[in-house]
Order: sequence, then structure tokens, then C-alpha cells
Amino acid sequence: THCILIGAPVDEGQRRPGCLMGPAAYRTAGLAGTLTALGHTAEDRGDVTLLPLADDTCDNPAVHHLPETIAWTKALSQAAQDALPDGMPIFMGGDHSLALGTVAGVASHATRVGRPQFVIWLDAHSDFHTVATTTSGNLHGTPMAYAAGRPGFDPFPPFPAPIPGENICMFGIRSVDPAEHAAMQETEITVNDMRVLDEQGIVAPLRDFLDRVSAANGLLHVSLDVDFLDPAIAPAVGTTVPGGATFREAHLVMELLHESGLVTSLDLVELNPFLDERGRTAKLMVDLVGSLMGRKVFDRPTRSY
Ligand code: DIR
Ligand code: MN
Ligand code: MN
Ligand code: MN
Repeated sequence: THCILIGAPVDEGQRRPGCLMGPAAYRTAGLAGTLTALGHTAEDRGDVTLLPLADDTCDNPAVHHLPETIAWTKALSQAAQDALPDGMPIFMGGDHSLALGTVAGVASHATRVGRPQFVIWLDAHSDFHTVATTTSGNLHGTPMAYAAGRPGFDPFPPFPAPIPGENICMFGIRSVDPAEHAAMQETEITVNDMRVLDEQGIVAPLRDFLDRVSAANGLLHVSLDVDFLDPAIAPAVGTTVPGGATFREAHLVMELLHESGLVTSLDLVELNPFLDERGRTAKLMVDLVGSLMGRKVFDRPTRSY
């Protein structure tokens, strides 16, 4: 696979500074070398830069950094569309608001090539707020709703080709606000919350979804939020939630995704390298990408996190 690394130093979608250092941390932790060691090629296109800001406004006074977030959305959608004809983009975040742009870009590309787009959302949170419903005002809590075509994103460009709920699957969910919960119940989105994973494990629910992607000849975008993982193994994230995926569960997800051969794009989001020591969480994320790209258990480096 030709892997295209794209830095997205987005920090405006939440309130704890540091996600802007994510791309540098992934480079330092050896993401490109991990990919080439597995026989892939890796091209680093550098960090995406912001286009000039407009004076966008909205009715919700809680919302902050709206013009910046809209500018990132446009720039990252374009970066995704530019990369997809050449290979598999890996977006090195940056907070999860970057997915407003990356998912818009992959959805545009899917329409262009005439294939259905699917999304797997690995996260403690459902990120199903709109600009209108968010009470925190943190737009990293909104990208899944934008991609699903929810109304309430007026100042944003219209989402190019809204992704049907049946094409969206969430894993690891354990923190959902009431407004998000109510809105998700109106959709066909598959929500594999932690209760589902406790009862059924990873394999059956994930294979179920991957079979659907395969049957539809779909493209598959993976959005991996650091807080999908348990804070005990991945502390470098601003919004830790107890009870996350274990090391073994997370690698298993990645290995099953690899075996499916279906993944066409990837977000790595919410890493805040300022919140741990010695790049522990960055290294874990890089190793998870290794499993996603074909590394087997016995090839895993023995490194201390
Ligand atoms: C909460 C937290 N639902 C909010 N969201 C996220 O602020 O809207 N935290 N995505 O990572
Ligand atoms: Mn600011
Ligand atoms: Mn998220
Ligand atoms: Mn999250």
C-alpha cells in the first residue's frame, strides 16, 4: 500500500492545548518507518495549513473557534480528495474536529468513483452533536453528525454526500450526551457500546460490519480516537473515560481490519503528547497502525510504554 501521511495539527476543536503537537509526535514515534518495515511505501506530505479565515458565526454562544474549524474542514477535505487517487491517506491529528474535513473529503471521493462510503468510529464518544446542540461548544464532538447529514451545521459547507446510518459503525462508546443519544436513536447507525463488547467481544460485531462493507464493495474510513483506548494504556488524551478498550482488544480490532483488506483511509485523533511521558501513547498508536497495516503478533516490537 502507498501510505500518504498528512499532518493535521488541529487544536481548536477542544479546550486543552496540545493536540497540535500530534503530527510531530507520530513522526517522532516512527510512523513512516513502521509502515516501510511492513513493506509499504510512505510519503509524508507535511502538515496541512489553514486557509484564510472567514467571519463565520452561529446562534449557539457556546461554540468557539468556528472560523478556524470551518477553514480546517475545507483544507482537510481537499487534502483527502487530493490524496485518495494516489494511495491511502493517514491523517495524523489533531483533535477529532479534523474529521469534519477528512470524512467530507473521503465521501466526495467515494461519490466520484461511484462506490459507497463506510465509516468505523473507534471512540469513547459518539461525536454526534451539531453546532446547534453542543453544550460544551467543542466542535470535536460533532464530526459524526456532520457526516451523517444531520441539520444544524449551517455555517459549514453542506456535507458533500451524507453517509447513510447503515454505513456507520461505532465501537467503544461509553460517553454520550442526552442530545446525541436522542438523535442517534433516529438513525440506523450501529452503536457497539462497551456493553456490547463486554457481552459479545470484538470479533462478531466487527465481522458483521466488515461483511456489509465487503458485500457493498464499499470504501472504509477508520477514525481512531485515542480515548477509544483505556486511559491506563493511553493517558495522553484530554478526554479520558474509564473502561476503554484494552491493549489486546485494540490490536485485535486492527488485525481484523487488516485481514478484511477494506480500509482505504485513516484518522489518528486526539493525541495530546503533552499529557504523558516519553511518547508512550504516541508509540502505542503507531503500533496499532502497524497491526492495521499487517503486522502480526509475533512481529510486534517489545517496547515499554
Ligand atoms: C462531549 C465530549 N460529548 C462534548 N465529546 C468528545 O463536548 O460534546 N470528547 N468528543 O472527546
Ligand atoms: Mn484559541
Ligand atoms: Mn472523538
Ligand atoms: Mn473521544
